[in-house]
Amino acid sequence: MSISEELFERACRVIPGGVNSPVRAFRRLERAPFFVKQASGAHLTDEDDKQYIDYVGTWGPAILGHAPECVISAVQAAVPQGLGYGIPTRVEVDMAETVCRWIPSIEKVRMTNSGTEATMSAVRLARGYTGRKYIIKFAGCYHGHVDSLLVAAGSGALTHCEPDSAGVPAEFANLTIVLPYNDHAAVERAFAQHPGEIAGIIVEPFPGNAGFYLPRPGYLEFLREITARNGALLIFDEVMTGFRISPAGVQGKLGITPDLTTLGKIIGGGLPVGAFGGRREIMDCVSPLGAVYQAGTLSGNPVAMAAGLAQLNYLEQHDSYAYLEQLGARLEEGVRRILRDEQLPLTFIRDGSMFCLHFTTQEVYNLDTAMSGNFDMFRRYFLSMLEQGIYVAPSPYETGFLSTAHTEADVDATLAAMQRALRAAK
Ligand code: KE4
Repeated sequence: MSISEELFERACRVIPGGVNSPVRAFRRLERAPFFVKQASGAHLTDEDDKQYIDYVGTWGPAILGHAPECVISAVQAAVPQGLGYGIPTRVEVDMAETVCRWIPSIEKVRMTNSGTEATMSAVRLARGYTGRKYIIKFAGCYHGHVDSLLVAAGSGALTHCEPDSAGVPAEFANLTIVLPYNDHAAVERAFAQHPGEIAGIIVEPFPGNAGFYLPRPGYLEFLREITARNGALLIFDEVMTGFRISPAGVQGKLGITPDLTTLGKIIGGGLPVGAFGGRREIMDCVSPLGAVYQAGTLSGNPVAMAAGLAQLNYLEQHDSYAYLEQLGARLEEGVRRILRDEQLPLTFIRDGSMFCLHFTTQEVYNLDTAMSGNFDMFRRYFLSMLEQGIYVAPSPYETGFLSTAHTEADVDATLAAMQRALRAAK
């Protein structure tokens, strides 16, 4: 038995499913997860000293790779000052000013400890600001494990066939209107059926929790127009895409201005941080200024702020996004060549450093088409890649991430492994 398997046996005795987040469990993959001992750059080492090139990157935060020197130094400098106070600090102001500078739609921002807290707070704020009760979300989009948003949710909820979680009373779920992504008419009908009652739309602008796929041209602009026309707020959940698709996320790439934005992952440099922000008139409704209560003992923790700020500053001071695009293009060109050579017309989607190989030949543009993939083929592919030392997301309903620590040699080795894995998976 490997050390990872021994650790997993122990874990399963004292932690539900042996993991602190379901997506880590390798359920339906017919093997135990590996336990990581150390990570550096684009590489992981497990407890049995097996090494992997990592394309999960802590599910998004590790845009500079694992343990980047700039983040480690910032944390080492912050720790001797203390680990947290529950009292305002300079670094929280520096972080808030940086976020507002990077993302022009954000005039004020509040830190949280996770993406879930950020989306939960943004939804509460939308309801408090508008005085309305309904929220629209899209099937397959995942916004964390907020009760009202665990309806037709993606990511781990989808992987484990629990898109509508137990424990969420129908009374909660009934205030969430779930629509298909990329479908204008469905949104028009929802607003027609609930005139003056919809507080807002929360959307992953580039969905990454049913695998990665993209909005059809004009779709996000349509959501912007119809929410404005109906007095509802547009909330871009950029927990995954923020600071990744561009310095100002999808909104910066496409030039769309949401009313609220939720952030996470990259903003914490690997430590627990989330955030929500937006127009001043909306954010000023948040306690202690306004009537929408929101709080957090560890929110704005100075060590986590130092880590996130170091990561953002590094990204800003280096041409990171150009490198990520160059590497992503190399990966994409290689994947498309392999799919041609292997006569496997599978669907591959990429934008910048986010990508996904869908195990379907259909165009993927919403949950239903994402679900048309062949899970068994994915499982054989995943296990072969892992055996070859390549760690891709352990679910077809997740997104792959490149980092600035990945090299062309890493990508080329990955492509060679992928060709073998796809042959094995056929
Ligand atoms: P957290 O509460 O897990 O920090 O963030 C929730 C969240 C919100 N919004 C989006 C768009 C997200 O992708 C997430 C979390 N993403 C998943 C991975 N697809 C987290 C992995 C996990 O659940 O362990």
